[in-house]
Amino acid sequence: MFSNKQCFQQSFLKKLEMTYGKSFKESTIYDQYHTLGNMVREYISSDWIATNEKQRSSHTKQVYYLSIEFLLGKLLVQNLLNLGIREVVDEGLQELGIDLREIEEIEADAGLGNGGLGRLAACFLDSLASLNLPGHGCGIRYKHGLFDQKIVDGFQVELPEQWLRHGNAWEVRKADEAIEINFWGEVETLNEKGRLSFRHVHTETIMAVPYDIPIIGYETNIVNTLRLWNAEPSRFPIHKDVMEYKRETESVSEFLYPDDTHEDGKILRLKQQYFLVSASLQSIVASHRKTYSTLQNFHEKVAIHINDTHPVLAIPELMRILVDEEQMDWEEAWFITTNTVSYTNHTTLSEALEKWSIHLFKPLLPRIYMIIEEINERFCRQLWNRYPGDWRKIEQMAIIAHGIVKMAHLALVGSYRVNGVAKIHTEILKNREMKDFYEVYPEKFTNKTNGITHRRWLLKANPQLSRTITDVIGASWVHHPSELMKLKPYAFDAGFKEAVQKVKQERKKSLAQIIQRQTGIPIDDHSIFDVQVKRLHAYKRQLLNVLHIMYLYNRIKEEKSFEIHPRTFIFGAKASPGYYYAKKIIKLINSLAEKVNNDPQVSPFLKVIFLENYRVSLAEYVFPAADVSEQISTASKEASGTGNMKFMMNGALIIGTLDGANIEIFEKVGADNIFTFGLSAEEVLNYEQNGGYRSYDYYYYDKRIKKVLEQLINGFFPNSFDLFEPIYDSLLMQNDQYYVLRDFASYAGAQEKVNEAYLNQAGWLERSIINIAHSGYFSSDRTIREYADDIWGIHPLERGTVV
Ligand code: 26Q
Repeated sequence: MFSNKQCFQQSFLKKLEMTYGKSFKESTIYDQYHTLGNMVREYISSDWIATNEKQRSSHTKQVYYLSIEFLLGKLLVQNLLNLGIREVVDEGLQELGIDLREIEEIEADAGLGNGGLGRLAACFLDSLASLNLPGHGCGIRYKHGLFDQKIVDGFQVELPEQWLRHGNAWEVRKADEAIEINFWGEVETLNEKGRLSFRHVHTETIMAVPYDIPIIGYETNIVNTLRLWNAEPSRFPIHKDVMEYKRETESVSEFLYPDDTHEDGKILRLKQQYFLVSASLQSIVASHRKTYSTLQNFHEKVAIHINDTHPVLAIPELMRILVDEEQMDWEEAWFITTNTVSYTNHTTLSEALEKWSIHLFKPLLPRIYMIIEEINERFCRQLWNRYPGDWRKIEQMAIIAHGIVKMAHLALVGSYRVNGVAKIHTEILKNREMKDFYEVYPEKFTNKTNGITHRRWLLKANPQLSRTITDVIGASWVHHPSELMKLKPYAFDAGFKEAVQKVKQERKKSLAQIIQRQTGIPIDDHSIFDVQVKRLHAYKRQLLNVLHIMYLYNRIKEEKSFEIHPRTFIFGAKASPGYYYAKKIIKLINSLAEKVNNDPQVSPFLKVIFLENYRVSLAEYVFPAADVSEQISTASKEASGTGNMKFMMNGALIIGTLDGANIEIFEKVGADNIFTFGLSAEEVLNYEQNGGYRSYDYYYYDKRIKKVLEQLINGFFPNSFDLFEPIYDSLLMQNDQYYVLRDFASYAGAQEKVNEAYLNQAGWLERSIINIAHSGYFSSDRTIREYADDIWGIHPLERGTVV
């Protein structure tokens, strides 16, 4: 059906008519999109079945990646690319007068995630399948993904996202594999021939219905599965209002929580977590039982990975299944569980550590709570033997203490591996945040530096650069991204540099068009594109960027001899709807944009752009167009960062702190090819231990800082009244928790170096190419191989015959 253009056109037209009962002429772009999607699904269906068959019959170990978020973005074009049929389809459609790009345009982003953690899960799925590894995702089929962001009057307004409005071409509903999930009720204890057994009764039951999405590897016939669970009514209860029951059940998979840090203890969130975990484990166990008819070898055939603590109830849920349903004794069940589950930590920010009050937890999940209590008791006893009499230590390490369940502690005790997401992050976990646990379980801790899939972030997002690369080193880098290192000598090749520059120019032009369409602001595409795109959070310090732009503004106004290469500062960021301070920063960026862009003296040199509704599909236009990548978090706070890798892969240079994966990028590319500044993590952590620093001194002694801070509150921004006073206060009255003023001078210095470096285009391109060359290491293929070898113990499947 995709073997050549004609064949594709024929199948396409026939399928369109058969499905919609319309002629091609009458069809809408949505009809065309769905037709194409269905064709691809049909095309891969035999491979999908064969992959499942092969995994079952060969008795290979499988990994299930449990995540409350999968931030996939659009799927159509990536699938075509991975199947090697993009060109046939593109050309075939063109002859019919259809533009594939327009079809891609109307496909909705699968935006089932907030940011880094969710996008990482999506990159991992792509790498698993592309490396022929037996690995599947388990998540929730949220009806509404992360909210759509509108900027009204400079303020963020949130609207419900509606990705399913026109249907989803990729999912397959499997109603006959639905699973019951039990909440509330009580636990009955029975004594059966001396063995205590437990029955969870009077429960409220929700049905979890799986929707499977094929995960298509690159140029392989392995098709893995992402299974998303949908919450639906099960048996309608007699004593309850039927409509209310329906609403209540469906609400479980209705919304993605739009918060990427604050733990806010809402019962619905806990319900979602148990819903995901219980459905996934019941279905994994059932499929294991079908193949092996025993659960005693479960840990040898199944690895379960939990993406942060959100799915940590996998641990007590597996215990429940083994002990209550399989009648295993506790010790054996615990052995199996603690050899099955592994855990990734994504943050050291204390406000992000999940904690649940017993009052909330126990009534909703009474049996699971009992099991956690038992795990806790046994763990505390073990601690007592190791640290006799050290009550303080035991109290601090306990899973349940002072009426609170600590999810990270449960994860640490119940899994066989714990990993951080960049070297420095893992070191901070071992030596600080989780020091006590590292002392007890040193063998559990390991580092797995994050990665990104080069298939989406280079091959798909930047076909122009991909072609340019292939022209000089051949195409095998797509299968072996470490071969991008072959580009290194070309950093000094005038022809290649020129080609790279041309691509960058073209991509800047096309982003400039998008910006102009969205904002009406004309962009000089020869200006430096300086980009900060990521969630809005105080620790990521968009504010440092803003204060520096204000300072540049002041210099242009005040210093006659000041010269600067024109620069376009581009921001993209969503703020959690309840995060007051983050929303203030969004308003501040927009006020600054207004001020800068409309000042005739300044705007030829500076522009400030706030990109509305930053998301995966927009990111695919942003990274290829960037010259400068802002990675300026307070050192020690950004666990890894993955945007840094996407920028680097597209030839942007980092201005950044020595934080997260920036450090490893620095180690690879060398000091000449990255602009670093600011306090080290060590210095920040030392300050923190001594109660912070005196931000007032930096205000008082640095005239530049004094001036910009006063501009926050003195009417510099028209109609701002006292809008930005809380920001001013956070820096001066609350002692600047994120060291913005402390790092200002150093940042401004690094920015001057960026300006200077850009003036020498040959030198800049050299640096840019060296960054691209080293980016292969940051492919998620490398990351996933490390997980497969060191944590999961899984091996590639043999590829079958090609269909
Ligand atoms: C928790 C409780 C209640 C509601 C929401 C949440 C929640 C949701 C999402 C907490 C955290 C997240 C997401 C965190 C995240 O994206 N962390 C980022 O993970 C990336 C991948 O490892 C890293 O690169 C980033 O450094 C890290 O910030």
